[in-house]
Amino acid sequence: MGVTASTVPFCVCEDVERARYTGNQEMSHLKLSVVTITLNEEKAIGKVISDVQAATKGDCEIVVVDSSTDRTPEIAESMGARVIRQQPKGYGIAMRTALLSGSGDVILTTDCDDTYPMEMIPQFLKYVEEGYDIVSGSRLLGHLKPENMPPLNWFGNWLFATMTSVLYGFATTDVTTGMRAYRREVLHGIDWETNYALPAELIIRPYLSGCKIKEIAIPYRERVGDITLNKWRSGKAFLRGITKYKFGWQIDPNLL
Ligand SMILES: Nc1nc2c(ncn2[C@@H]2O[C@H](COP(=O)(O)OP(=O)(O)OP(=O)(O)O)[C@@H](O)[C@H]2O)c(=O)[nH]1
Ligand SMILES: [Mg+2]
Repeated sequence: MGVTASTVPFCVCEDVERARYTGNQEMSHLKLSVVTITLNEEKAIGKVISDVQAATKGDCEIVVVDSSTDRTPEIAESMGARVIRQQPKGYGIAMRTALLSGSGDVILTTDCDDTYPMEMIPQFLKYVEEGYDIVSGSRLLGHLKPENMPPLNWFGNWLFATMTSVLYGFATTDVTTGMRAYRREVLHGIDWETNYALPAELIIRPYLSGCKIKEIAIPYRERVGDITLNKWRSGKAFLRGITKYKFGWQIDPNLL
C-alpha cells in the first residue's frame, strides 16, 4: 500500500467494532516498535516499559523520545529502550520523531503515563495482520470511569470525534487517543504538519488517502504523575486541525 498526501481521497468506511481482549492471542510475526514520548515521566516509565515487555514477551523495539529534566531517560535506557533526547517543543513534534524512528513493520504509540492498556498490544497487531493499516484504540468505546477522564475532557474528546465523523464521513469515537498501531508505510507516506493536533491528523489524512482503519474499545486508566499538556492549547489546535483538512484552510503551523 502506498499512501501519499496527494492520493485522490476515496471512502473506505470500516465498521467500528467493540472488541475484547481475551489475553491469550498468539503474537504476530510482524516486527513491532512501541514508541512513546516523555516529559518528566519518571513515576510511570518503568511500569509502561515493563508492561510492553510483558505483552510482547520482550520481542519488540522500544523507542522513547525524551525531553525530561528528571530521571526518565536513565530509567528507560536501563530497561533496554532506545532513548532519543530532544528539547521540549510539544506533543506532536516529539511524537513525529518517535513515529519516524521506529524500525518495525508496525509502529504502536502510547503516552508514557500508564493510562493505556499495553496488555492489548497483541490484539492491535492481530488487526494489522488481518490487513488494517491503522488500528486505533478508542477510550470512549471502552468502559470509562469518570475519575480517569474528567467530564470536560470527555466532552472535548466526544466533540472532536463527532466533528470528524460529520465532516469526513468517517465513523469514529476517538480522534485524540494516544494508543494506535500503524503500518510503517502509512507514517512514512505523509508529511505530517501539526503539533498538538497530531493525533487527529494521524487518522484524518490516512483516511482521506484510502487507508483501512479499525477502531477498537480500550480501557483508560488514571494517569500516573502530573499532566504535561495544556488542555486549552491542545483543544484549540484540535478544532483547527480537524476543520483544516475539510476546507483546505491555510493555518499558521504554530497554532496547530
Ligand atoms: N518528549 C516530549 N514529550 C512530551 C511533551 N509534551 C508532552 N509529552 C508527553 O506526551 C504524553 C502525553 O501527555 P499527557 O500529559 O499525558 O497529556 P494527555 O494524555 O492529554 O493528558 P492526560 O489525559 O491527563 O494523561 C506524555 O507521555 C508526556 O510525557 C514534549 O514537549 N516533549
Ligand atoms: Mg496522557
